[in-house]
Order: sequence, then C-alpha cells, then structure tokens
Amino acid sequence: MSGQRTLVLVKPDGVQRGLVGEVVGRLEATGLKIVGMRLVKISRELAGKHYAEHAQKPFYRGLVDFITSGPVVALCIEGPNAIQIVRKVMGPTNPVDAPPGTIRGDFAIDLGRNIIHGSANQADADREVGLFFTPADLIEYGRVTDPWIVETR
Ligand code: DAT
Ligand code: MG
Repeated sequence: MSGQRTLVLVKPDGVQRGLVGEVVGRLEATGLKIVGMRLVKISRELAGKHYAEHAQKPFYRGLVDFITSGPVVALCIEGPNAIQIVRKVMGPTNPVDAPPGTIRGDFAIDLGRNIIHGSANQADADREVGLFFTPADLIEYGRVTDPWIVETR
C-alpha cells in the first residue's frame, strides 16, 4: 500500500441522478488510485455501523432511511493523504458552504442530499473500509502513470 486508504460512497442520490461517473472521474483525476469498488444496497444494520457516531443525533433516522434507500457505489481510494484529499474534493458537509469546484458545491443544494461520503480521519477510514470491503476485495496494482503522479525520492 502506498499512503492512506479511505472509504468513499457515492450516495443513493448520486446514483439516482447519474453522477457516479462524474464523482468517480473527479476522484480519479486527482491521481489517487481506486483499489476497491462495489455497488452495494446498504442494509439498516450496515448503515447503523457506518453511521454509529450519529446514533444520538436528531437527523439519524432520516440519515439511515436515505442511505438505505437505493444502491450506493462504495470505493476504497488509496494514495498519499488520500483522506484529506478526498475531503477537499468533496467539499464541506453542507452544500450551502461548499465552494464551486467541489462535488457538493457543484452538484448539491441540500444538507441531507449531499452526493458523497468520505471518511473523516484515519480511525474512521480503517473502520469504514472494513465495513464495505474484505482484504481480498482490495487490489494492489501499479499504474504506468504512478511516477508522473508521485515523485519517487
Ligand atoms: P460528512 O458527510 O461531511 O462527514 P457528517 O459525518 O457530520 O458529515 O454527517 C453525515 C451526514 O449526515 C452528512 O453527510 C449529511 C447528514 N447530516 C449531517 N448533519 C446534519 C444535520 N444537521 N441535519 C441533517 N442531516 C445532517
Ligand atoms: Mg462524516
């Protein structure tokens, strides 16, 4: 593995609106590497584990209803500073605050329909990747472009 691994979900709104290619394309364009990718219909049990930190929040019920409402695309994205780079490309949680050029800024207008999930920190990333992928699902591979994306010192 080179760098960090983080979990990304193209949420049900992104899938329904035909934005999977757009979102995955923007993440690929950064140079980060896709090491896992699956279409998943999230169960309420899995949603509960994924969003455990929000279990006591007033919006939790709606959040679980939404994330289980249709398929999501789960990705494991790898590279140097992958967690922070993905969060930057996503933009802030509330699309009202998300600048143009970010995924949430360009494609969303509502806090509860914000297209994409990305792990917030290393501990969340490790836990969340493990919820959606087995080790065998994650593929180690090189790209001929790798030396053009990361300087080898
Ligand atoms: P993020 O998805 O940027 O990590 P989060 O972990 O704080 O944000 O919240 C998870 C999701 O829950 C978020 O993408 C949208 C929804 N959400 C957050 N705060 C909310 C609120 N106050 N009301 C309704 N939905 C909310
Ligand atoms: Mg979060």
